[in-house]
Amino acid sequence: MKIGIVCYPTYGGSGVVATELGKALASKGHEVHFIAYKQPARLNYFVQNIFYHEVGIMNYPLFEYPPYETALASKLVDIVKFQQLDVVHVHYAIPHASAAYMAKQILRQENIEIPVVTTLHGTDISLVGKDPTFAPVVTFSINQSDGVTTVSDSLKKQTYEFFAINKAIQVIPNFIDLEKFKKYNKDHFKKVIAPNGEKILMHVSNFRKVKRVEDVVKIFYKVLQKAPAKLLLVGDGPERRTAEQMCRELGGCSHVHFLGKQDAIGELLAIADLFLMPSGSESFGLAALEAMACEVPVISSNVGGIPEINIHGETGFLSNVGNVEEMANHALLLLQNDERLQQFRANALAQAKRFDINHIMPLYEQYYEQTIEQLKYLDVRHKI
Ligand code: GMT
Repeated sequence: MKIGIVCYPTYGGSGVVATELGKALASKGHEVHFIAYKQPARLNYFVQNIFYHEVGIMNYPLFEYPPYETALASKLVDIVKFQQLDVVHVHYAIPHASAAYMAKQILRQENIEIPVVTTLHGTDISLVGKDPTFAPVVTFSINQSDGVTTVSDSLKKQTYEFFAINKAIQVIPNFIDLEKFKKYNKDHFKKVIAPNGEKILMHVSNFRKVKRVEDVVKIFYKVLQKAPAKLLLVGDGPERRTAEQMCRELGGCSHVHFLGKQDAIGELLAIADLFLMPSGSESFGLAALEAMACEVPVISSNVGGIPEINIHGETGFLSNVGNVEEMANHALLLLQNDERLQQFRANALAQAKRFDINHIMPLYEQYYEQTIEQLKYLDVRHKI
């Protein structure tokens, strides 16, 4: 198949999923065309059947808000037509689904029917999408997509709850490449961070409010009162300053390391004993799955899709959002009992294997084929 993938090119979860999916599809022989405003972060090497098309925007003094959606729709028209794509798969509804709808209508005028699959990732539904600023367009463009997928059951339920959707939604969970995310031996690095055998807690995110990084710091300091520990904070974003300030006020800054944005997450997870994800909203929690693949149990909140991956009492523990006391106690249950920690580590890996990219990627292939076939059938019926 010739597949167009539209995504955010940054480190956000939806862009990571889109890029890894595209790479996996290409390795199975499909021709994949990425369409974005910048080269996707994880698309950092040359592959014969992967192409990248940049959406450029013409600057004009009148454009206080550059019309990206229009530029994307125009780019899509061009790529679908000249690369003869079979399907366009957009990740994150805003503004990708409505741009694809616009492109579809333009192409229809030229007798080209392009199936559009929209994958909803999380905040495009739970936070930004349901805001009245966007809601009517999000509802319309989901209903106009030929196929719609969500990354968890929970997100599917939320989509039906928040919007008037008249389409069947297919759940295709996020996935993990177990070749890349596995437990590496990084004992030398562990000794640098935790020279006296302290336990290492880790958090990875884009430090947005929804990630509740303040709770991460609070949990850590509660743990530190009872057990020697270190905290690794990976990533960057608006809440980093607040977290840094909290550490200074609470003292013991030497126990907390802010590592900023990092590429080699798997190598950092290799030295972690626990992963913290106290998010206020999370459609799936890809970062938790990455931790589990590296044999790191997860202490998390119980919102959204997190319970679909983190199994309470098996691969980690779940608590209500904001219950930092309980989260710290859960962490200590594992940090103070090595045998239990080892068991949870093994369980985490076993659970991550259920989301192996080799099982999940074919679900997208089948879904594309099914969507293409359905559209052909509808087109024939329309012409009769
Ligand atoms: O919150 C992020 O990290 C970015 C955001 C996105 O859409 O780019 O992530 C969402 O999609 C990820 C990939 O499907 C999920 O793993 C995250 O749980 C989800 N984030 C939220 O729902 C807050």
